[in-house]
Amino acid sequence: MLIIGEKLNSAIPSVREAILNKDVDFIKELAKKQAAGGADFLDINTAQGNSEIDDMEWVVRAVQEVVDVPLCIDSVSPDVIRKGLEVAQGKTMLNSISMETSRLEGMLPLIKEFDCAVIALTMDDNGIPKTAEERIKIAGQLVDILKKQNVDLEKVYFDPLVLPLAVDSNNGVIFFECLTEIKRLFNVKTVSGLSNVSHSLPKRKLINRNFLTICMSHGMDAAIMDPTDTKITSALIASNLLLNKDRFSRNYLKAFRNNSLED
Ligand code: THG
Repeated sequence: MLIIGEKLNSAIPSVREAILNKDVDFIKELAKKQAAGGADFLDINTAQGNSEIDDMEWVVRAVQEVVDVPLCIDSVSPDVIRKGLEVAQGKTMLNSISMETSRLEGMLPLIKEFDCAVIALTMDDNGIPKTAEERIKIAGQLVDILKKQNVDLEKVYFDPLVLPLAVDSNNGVIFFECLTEIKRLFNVKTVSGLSNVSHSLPKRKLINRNFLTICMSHGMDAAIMDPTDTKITSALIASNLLLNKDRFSRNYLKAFRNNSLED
């Protein structure tokens, strides 16, 4: 399971403040903490500041002064993504493309130009479909388009976009079906953010953590999550062990010796 650290996101009030005040130490600290927590990528989203494009460049440069973890450039704007990919060093990820007409047209050329990994959302101009069938159909359309563009599907992570349980109690199960079927039909990788599922419910971390482990048992390949939360990283390490993704219990025992496992 690839861990994409979620915390450098201007939707988090303290991060928005730090971006507005150009508090470079705060940003660097968050980058270092997530790297120490085992992040394979760091998601960067600056949509809530004063200038998304300038803020993206500023955060990317700040982060790269302290860590060499690859970056996942998160925006709906192709111009912001371009800026992020231009200043980011080494391996990168584009978050995200979808079947929305303007987003697809704006982002497709960037995949080729920067040879980055990509997150593909199963939504189109009508939004996120309610049913698994419709989301799986959009995934198929994206697979066809990416293949025609000669994009290496190994580098693409499909995000079936989980909707809140508070809206429909079946939304978790619908999402798990998407994970299974998208992998079975197209043999591609999958990814999800964890927090949408628990929207408007109490004790959200409890739900998010259990959601992650169920997603893992449905073969999910990556998660956008908080790598500084030792309860969720412990659940992830235990789940990898249970799913035979941890030969000789190596990672589990290493985490135990480092005192980073929580009961
Ligand atoms: N899919 C894709 N990209 C995404 C999302 C997705 N990008 C944005 C978002 N969803 C994932 N990122 C975040 C970032 C922060 C929080 C939630 C999702 C968040 N953080 C709080 C904090 O840090 O203060 C609370 C953390 C917690 O309680 O665990 O809420 O779905 N492709």
